[in-house]
Amino acid sequence: MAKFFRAAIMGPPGSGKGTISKRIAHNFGLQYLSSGHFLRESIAANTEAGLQVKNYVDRSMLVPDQVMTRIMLPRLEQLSSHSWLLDGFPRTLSQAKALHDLCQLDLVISLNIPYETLRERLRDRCVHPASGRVYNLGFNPPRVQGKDDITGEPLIQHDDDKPEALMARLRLYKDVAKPVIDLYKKLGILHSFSGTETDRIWPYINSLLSAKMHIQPTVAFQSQSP
Ligand code: G5P
Ligand code: MG
Repeated sequence: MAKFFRAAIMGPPGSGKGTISKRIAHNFGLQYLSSGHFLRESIAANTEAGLQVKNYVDRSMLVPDQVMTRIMLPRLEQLSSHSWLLDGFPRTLSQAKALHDLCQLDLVISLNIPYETLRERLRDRCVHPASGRVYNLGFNPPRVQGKDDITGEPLIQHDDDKPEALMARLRLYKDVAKPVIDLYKKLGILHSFSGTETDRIWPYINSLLSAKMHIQPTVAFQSQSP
């Protein structure tokens, strides 16, 4: 039976999880699942789950574990014959245990990025809400200021990227991530990367995945667009 590759990427807000995940998905053909994207999608669609999570996401608080696992685990069950990469899930020990009961991860990437770098990045970040495409005024600006490259629709800044919300998100991240990181360290699947630039961290992650998946990436990563 084919062995499917299962990975997760962890890191504080703005650490580059989404940016790096898209490169991994593009180069290695992994199905990409972002918890933040699913949450924003359900909020935008006004679903029951969306109404339930809106208050938490707007206030940069963690969505309760039970709600989170109800959103994520069925999607993973549907992907039982795929290789995939999780971005932003699991985030708490309870989520990690629920995931472990369903399937075991092969590899976890943890990003360590200094606070000052995170603050600058998120101050300059804007997104296209309908697609989740992310821009940064310095790193990957849109072709026309304030407009999505593909649709031309307006870009917005998430409320939880504003400085006052960011500090709370970082504090929360540190507290809840530690036991999750310890768990994956104990399982021998944790790989940590530190730095201030995604483009410098990326070659190490690219090499690690090539070695772990026993393949060479088929396409060299060229562009940042999803
Ligand atoms: P999200 O959506 O998962 P966060 O808080 O984990 O949100 P975020 O903000 O999405 O993380 P990221 O994905 O780590 O950040 O980073 P990114 O978007 O790739 O990069 C950040 C910016 O920096 C971008 O503009 C990018 O272009 C730029 N950039 C990247 N690299 C560089 C570089 O080298 N240089 C420069 N200059 N720029 C760069 O979760 C949102 C909310 O959902 C809930 C929570 O409420 C959370 O607050 N939630 C959960 N709650 C409970 N459990 C879970 N599992 C949950 N998952 C989500
Ligand atoms: Mg993200």
